[in-house]
Parts: sequence; C-alpha cells; structure tokens
Amino acid sequence: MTLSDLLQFNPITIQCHDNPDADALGAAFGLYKFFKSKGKRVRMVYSGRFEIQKANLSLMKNKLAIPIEYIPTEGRAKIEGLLITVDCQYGAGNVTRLEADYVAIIDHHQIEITDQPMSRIEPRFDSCATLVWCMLKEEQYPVEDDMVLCTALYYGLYTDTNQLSELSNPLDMDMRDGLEYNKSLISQFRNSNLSLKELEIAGIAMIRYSYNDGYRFAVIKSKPCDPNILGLISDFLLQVDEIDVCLVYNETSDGYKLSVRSCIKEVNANELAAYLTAGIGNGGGHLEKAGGFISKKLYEKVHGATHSEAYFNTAMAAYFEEYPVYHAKDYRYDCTDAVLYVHKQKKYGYVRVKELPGIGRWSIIRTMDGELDIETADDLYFVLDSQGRVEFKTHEQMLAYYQCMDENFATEENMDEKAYRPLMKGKKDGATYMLGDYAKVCIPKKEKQIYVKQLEDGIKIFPVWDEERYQLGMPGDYLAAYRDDTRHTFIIPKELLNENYEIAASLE
Ligand SMILES: [Mn+2]
Repeated sequence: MTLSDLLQFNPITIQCHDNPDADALGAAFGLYKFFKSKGKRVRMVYSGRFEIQKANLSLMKNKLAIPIEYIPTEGRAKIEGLLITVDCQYGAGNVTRLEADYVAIIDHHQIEITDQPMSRIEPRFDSCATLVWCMLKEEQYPVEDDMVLCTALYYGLYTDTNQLSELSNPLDMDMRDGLEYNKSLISQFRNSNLSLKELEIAGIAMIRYSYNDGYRFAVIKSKPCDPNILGLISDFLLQVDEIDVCLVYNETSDGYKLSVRSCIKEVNANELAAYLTAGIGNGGGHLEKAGGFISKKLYEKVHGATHSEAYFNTAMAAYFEEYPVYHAKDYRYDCTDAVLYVHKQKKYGYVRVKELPGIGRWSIIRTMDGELDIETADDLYFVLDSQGRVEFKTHEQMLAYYQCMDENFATEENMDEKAYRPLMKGKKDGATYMLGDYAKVCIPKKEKQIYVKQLEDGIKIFPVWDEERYQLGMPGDYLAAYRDDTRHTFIIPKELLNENYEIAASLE
C-alpha cells in the first residue's frame, strides 16, 4: 500500500495509539502534512484514558504545533471517511477502537492484525517515523524542505531507539543522517524526558536485579516508565565488573519493551535481542546495544501465563547453553558424513577497501544487517551478492577462493532492485561510498571443494580470519570447511546453501 492509494478518500483521520509517544506523533504528523498538501480535510487524533502529560511530549506538541486532538473514550462519534491508525494496528489492544467508514494501518510492530486489506506493516523499521519518511519519499514529497516535520520525525526515531543507540535497520540510519532538524529543540525535548517519579523508578529498578553468575548476566524488570530509562539502566549495569551481558525490560499496556547490552565479543546484543523476541515480537540493534518489543498477545499465545521474569531469565540462560563458542583455529572439523559442495559460478561484486579513494583509517559499513565499525588498515575485501549481503574476506582468501576480474560489477544488472545498497562512511569526514559503484566482478573458483553438514545444535564460531566477530550457526544452518584447509570453517545459513552452492560433481 502506498500513500497514493489512500488519496481516493476524504476526509481522513489519523489516529495514534493511546498514550501516544513521540514516534506515533512524528509519524502521524508526516501523514497529516502530506494529506493536507493534497487538499484533504485531515485530523490527527488519539483516545484512551489519559491525555498527554509527559513534559517532553507536551513540549514537542506545542513547539512543533502538532494539531493533535484528544477524543475522550466516552461518547465518541463515528469517524467519517478514512481512519488510519499509526504506530499501532486497528483492533489491537493499545489503541481505542473508533468506528469508521474505512480503515487503513501504517505500523512497524510485529503483525498482529491481518484482516485489514489496506495495511502497511513493516517490522524491520526501528520507528514508524522512518516508515512514514520512506512512504513520503515514494510520493516525492519534499520532506527535507520542512524543518518542523524533520524535527518531529527525528525525535520519533530518537525516542524509539533509546536515543539512537539501538538502531538496527539501514533505512533508519539513512533517515538519521539525512534529516535537517532543529538541534536546539531536540536538546530541549531530550532534557525534559524524565520526571522525578521516573528517576525514582530507575533507582528502585537497579537494586532489584537478578544475576546469573555462571554466565555473568543480569536481568532487571523496571516498573512502567519511559522506555528510554531502560537504555539508561542497562548502560549503567554494563559498567559493573561482574556483569557482561544484561537485559532490562518493562511491561506496557500491550507488551514488553526491552533493552539488551553486551560488552563481550562472544555475545552480540542484536542477536540476543532477536533470540529473546523470536516469534513473539521483534528485536535488533548493534553488537553492543540492542532493543526490542514483545507483543503481549503473541507472548500469551506461546508462553501462556508464564511470568515474564521466569521467561526472560530462562531464555537468557538458554541462549548461552544453546550457542557454545568455538574458535576455528583450535576447532577440528569432523568430515564424517559431510557432503562435498562447490560454489556456484555466479558473479559477485568485490571491493578492496584500501583502494577506495580517500578512505580514512576508521570507517563504518552499513548493510542490510546494520552497521559495523571497520579498521581499514587491514587489507580487507568485501564481497557482495545480488541481495545486498556483504561478506568480509582477507587478501589471501580472495586470491585462494575467487577469480577477480577487472570488469565493473554493474549493480543495475547484478543486484536485486529492492535490495538495500550497502555503503561505507569515512569516520573522519563522513564521506559516503556506495560499494556498488566501486565493485568489480569476482567469481568463486570452481575447483575449491567444501565440506558441508547440517547443524543439529547451535554454534558460534570465530573464523580463523576474524578474532573479533563470530559467525552464528542456528540448528538447520550448515557448518562448512574448505577441503584443502579445514581450519577454514564457516557457517552457511540454511536459505543460502542451494542459492550459492551445488554438490560437487565427482568425488575423484
Ligand atoms: Mn514506534
């Protein structure tokens, strides 16, 4: 569904969830401005038991002149024309049901409501503001000309990602970098975020932790509070000597909001957040900082009446148990029952990082999987595929396993139109390099045979060429090793085996 599809309706009412947050306000404001520019009669509304009270939200509403109206739950009238619920799904528990002629949904939470044909629900987005930003861009709406709107969208993203620290989706990062917002207003909102009551909540939360000394993790359940407090508490906890990994969460009207932190390379916070929310919500972020949300409806379906504290403590311990850590340099690959495969003869793009003009020593790579800091001093290569996935290779690996050509890797031809285009940013000057523009063609060498076997259990393995970042193998994925050097052990995700590899024709 695009915004053009909704232009057949008039009037249009945009509804935020009850107890609206900055993300709901920002996203709804973007839609309001768009439909207004198309000459529609538009309203922005919310309902529920409480009117907006939090200082930062009142400030946001007043300073940005966001024309939102409160509809009391008693005696509300039917909505004429189209009703769009934003940052929430019509019929879900966190939004008061308003009767309307037509209904549409624009949201970034896990899909809960499936019976509304006019829906755009994309859980990959970190904020609904970013989803709306993308939809406005699809319509060529000039968002960047409107600093007030940019500020609202930016603050929406800011608050939904624990002050941008838990960003996971590259499009959200693109919006963060692309918006021209009012810096002094953002600073005002930021500094009126917490109340004295919330200060007390944070204090109480910190003395009621549970600690697992086997795996050195802590779990804290906080009383209802602004979600940004979760990030604050978890950042603080991580500084404690005995704590390597922590989870801080609280209960909201429709689910659980969580913050995850890790300061050890054996645990990636983004993966742990995805693990804790798998099938019942969504989670992700960075290696050290991540966040997530669990829908109460889905939680109850899967875990029944299990107490959230029990669930989180058990799931945290299970994560450590299910994913033992190995280092490929001391790992002995067992070839028994392994099947020999070879790489399919496909075109990949490759980039030798040190050949990027003007790239400094430190940079960031942004791919469909998020961002990573890169030290470019090592002779590093990136190999990218048609879907925008990126793999790191050393110089030796490139020579050994790929035939590198001089031909340019034409992204228009060789990459899926919808794939996110990976990019690098120099840390010093912020210069952006679209990897596709610099990539040349490489083809895997056909004679290199690879042992492949399916994993029954989870594993984390640090490859010989990277002592900083492990590869995660989940049950069902494949553990592979080059036949001529089995220390080169690596993971092939299950969906990629048949896409990129084929069984070796002869076993000699
Ligand atoms: Mn949101």
